Amino acid sequence: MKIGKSTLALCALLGIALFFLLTAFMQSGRDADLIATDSAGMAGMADMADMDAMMNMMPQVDADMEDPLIDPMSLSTGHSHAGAAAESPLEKGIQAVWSWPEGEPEAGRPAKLLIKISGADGLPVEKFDVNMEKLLHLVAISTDLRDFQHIHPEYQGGGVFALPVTFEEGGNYRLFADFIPSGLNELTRSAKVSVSGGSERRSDPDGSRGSDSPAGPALLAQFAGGMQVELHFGHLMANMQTGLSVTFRDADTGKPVSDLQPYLGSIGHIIAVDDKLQDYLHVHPVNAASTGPQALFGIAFPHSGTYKLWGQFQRDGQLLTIPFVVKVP
Ligand SMILES: [Cu+2]
Repeated sequence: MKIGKSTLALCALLGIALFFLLTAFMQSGRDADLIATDSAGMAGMADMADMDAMMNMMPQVDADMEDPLIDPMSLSTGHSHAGAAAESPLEKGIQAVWSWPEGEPEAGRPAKLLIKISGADGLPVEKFDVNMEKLLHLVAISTDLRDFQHIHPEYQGGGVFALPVTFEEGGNYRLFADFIPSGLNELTRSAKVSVSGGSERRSDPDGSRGSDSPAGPALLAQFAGGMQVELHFGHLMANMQTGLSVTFRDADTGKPVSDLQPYLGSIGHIIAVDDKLQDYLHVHPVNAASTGPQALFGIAFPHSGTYKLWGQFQRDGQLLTIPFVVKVP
């Protein structure tokens, strides 16, 4: 069984290598045509380096996880949001003011949250682009990394988003809002909130909360929705783009699962935070239109250390929020 799989994986790898060799060969021909001063040899060497980088990024998965929608080249162009580092001056001026007009939240009770987005001039941002089917994504994570919610406020106009939030347990939470002011890039703004009251019994009627494993030892395989769900990374290193494959197998038969449904316009979503809740990443697969058995993401963890990831997928009309823990060297 093991020999069979690794042989298949080797064949797949050789196939990918051949594809890149051919692509590099064709590209070097084109470069030579386009840039008369560039020798074909130099272009060939550059492409070989690109190919090496790409091979390093590609996670190794079993051959039966192949997806024709996956273009490994798109990994290098994928991006992830790692905070304010890359924001323009205009984007840096965009602020979010968070308020609880009916009082601070208590465990187990819906509390009304308002988020007001304004520019550096203090005027409200009026227009937002639709981003993965919504104008604003709100993610709430408890500081012990056990509780996760990804919910969507309604836009009231005048830069104001509103929604009720129910925190199941008392304690400290961090809130992240993802949105795109029209004409600017996707931005993330964050706030802290303390929730009073004790612990409630956790319930997850609609699957939008993760299960309650805190960040601990690396945890790269989970069972959810009748599937075995596994993470596979390419070369994993802090501050470097790599590929992350999420593979889906039927938990009983081990067969590849290819009937996933789009959730918010994509086969999958990954939200990741470090254990101090300072780095926040929200990434989407390069094969967004796929239905399985694999979702391939490009991701760059800003620092070495422990990260908790929540993958969100949908199958049989049920939203699955699946937690993983990753140690980044
Ligand atoms: Cu998403």
